[in-house]
Order: sequence, then C-alpha cells, then structure tokens
Amino acid sequence: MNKVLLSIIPLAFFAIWSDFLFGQSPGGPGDSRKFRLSPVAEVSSSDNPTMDGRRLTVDMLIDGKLPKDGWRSSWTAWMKVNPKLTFDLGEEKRIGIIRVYFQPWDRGDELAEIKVEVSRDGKRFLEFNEYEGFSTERGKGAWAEIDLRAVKARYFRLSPQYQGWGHLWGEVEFWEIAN
Ligand SMILES: [Ca+2]
Repeated sequence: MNKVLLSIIPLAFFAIWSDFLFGQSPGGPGDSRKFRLSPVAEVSSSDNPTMDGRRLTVDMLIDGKLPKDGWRSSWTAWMKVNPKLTFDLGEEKRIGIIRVYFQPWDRGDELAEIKVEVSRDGKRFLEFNEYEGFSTERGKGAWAEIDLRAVKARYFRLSPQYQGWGHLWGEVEFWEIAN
C-alpha cells in the first residue's frame, strides 16, 4: 500500500507543477485584471535565426507550442545576435502582459534586457519601456513576464539583449485585458 502511494505522489506533484508552469493565467494573486490570450496575426524579425533558420523560424514563436528543455529541441535561435521582433496582433488591443518562453544557455542571466516599443500603424513606433531581471536556471525553459499594465496598440516590437551565448526563444504570448 505504501509503495503505491509513493509512486502516485510524484506524479501528482508534477501535474500541479506543470499546470503552474504552463498555466493560462499570467499576473499574480491580487491582480484584479482579467486576461485572455490574444492571437497574433504575423511576426517578423530584423535578423533571421542563426541556426536551423529555415526549419525553426520566427513563426514558431506564435504556434502555441513550447520546446523541450535542453539542447536544443525546437528553440528558435540567435547566436551572438540581438533580433528585433515585430508582432502584429491584427487589430488594436489593450495588452496587459507579454510573456516570452525562453531558455538561458551560457548563464542564468543571459536574457539581460527586453526593450518594448508599440505602434498603432506599424510605421511609427514609440518606446514604451525596458525590462530586465529575467534570471533563471540554465538549460531550462522559463516564462519571462513583462507587465505593461495596460497599453493599447496593434504592433509590438521586442528588442532583447543577450549576455553570454545569445537567444533561445520558444513562444511569445500577448495577454489582452478582458475586464
Ligand atoms: Ca512555439
């Protein structure tokens, strides 16, 4: 009987943990905003991925799937390159949170900074803010959560800066404020 219980507990723990990790609820407890995931119409990059660029394209950042941990699954990769990524939501939305699924490789604080610019027409971009402090365990995927509070725009440009190897990104989510 004890043996059976012991084998069930780790599975249950994993189920809770993975639900937390891949949960559909950004923000934290006490956040009065309600969110819904916004579709992204199109993504483009100033620089093509530097490795497997034809297979592991920027479109994989908006396919709703997450790469596995480690070297190197289906991560879209820029080695020693800082891309500028432009996301078109298709229409103007009020966005509260952007989440980036990424994996630091050489060092835990490899994703040093992300600059966010916004635009209504896709031509004139306004600098919104710069975000840092995305330190996490090397070789494991993690969500970087960028809190914009509430910004109305159709186009979002993310300019990440690396320190160390470069960038391994798996998904970018735009969470619209629903209330
Ligand atoms: Ca993906």
